Amino acid sequence: MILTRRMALLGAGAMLTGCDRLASHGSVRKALFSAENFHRWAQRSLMARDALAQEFRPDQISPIFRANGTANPNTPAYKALWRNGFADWRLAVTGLVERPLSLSLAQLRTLPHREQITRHDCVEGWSAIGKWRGVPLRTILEGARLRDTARYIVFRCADDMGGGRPYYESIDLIDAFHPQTILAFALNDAPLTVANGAPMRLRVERQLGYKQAKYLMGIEAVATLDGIGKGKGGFWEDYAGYDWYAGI
Ligand SMILES: Nc1nc2c(c(=O)[nH]1)N[C@H]1C(S)=C(S)[C@@H](COP(=O)(O)O)O[C@H]1N2
Ligand SMILES: [Mo]
Repeated sequence: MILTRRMALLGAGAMLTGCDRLASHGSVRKALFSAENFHRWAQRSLMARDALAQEFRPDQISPIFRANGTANPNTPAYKALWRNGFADWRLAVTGLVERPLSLSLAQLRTLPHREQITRHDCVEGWSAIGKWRGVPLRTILEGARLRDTARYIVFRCADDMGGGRPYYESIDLIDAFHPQTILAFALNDAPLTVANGAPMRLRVERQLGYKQAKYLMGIEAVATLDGIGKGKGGFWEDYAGYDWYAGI
């Protein structure tokens, strides 16, 4: 199919009428209309970005949710947090927000939760279905009061991938405000294990495995991804050429 820019614009208009609630959020609207290139425009317009990822039944949960990538950050700082049951861990919410936050696990657990049974797809060719429980990212961003200039949310992780390069990831505001985008602290009704990202990880269910940042230390609202890592929006995007938008 040959796409014209005009068709893409029409598609985006149709999508907006279908998700007024999302689009009425000023920052989300601005993000929609500030796409940097036509390719992203077309992808945004033709896929309903607010559609939900498939959810599964409890009997479909995988017996084992294998770990991939870092299975333990093993840094002195992380080990100290782990030894103390993560009582001293804080999630820093910084960047383009009116009210920077520093949230303990106990505080995060008192916020409204969402549970979802979803399938995780890794580019390395395996999948697993798991039940996640966590706080909608939307709740945290609304609490921190995102500034209108914010375009992306960056996730800073505790693990060093070598040479002082920490794992990190980023998503746009459409995914940040998606109802299934949560900061998860439990997998299959148990606190997250170290292998699966304790004490908290991102679940952004419309995207591939490498976007699901584990070992969260901070989230940061930014206007641009330039100057973060090598500027491609994530560790694997920077060093292996993975797509920043890993939609499934
Ligand atoms: N901090 C951090 N997050 C990460 C990774 C990692 O190495 N470090 N690996 C990613 C990849 S490639 C996948 S497939 C999933 C694996 O999550 P799991 O270990 O819970 O299966 O985490 C993603 N998030
Ligand atoms: Mo992966």
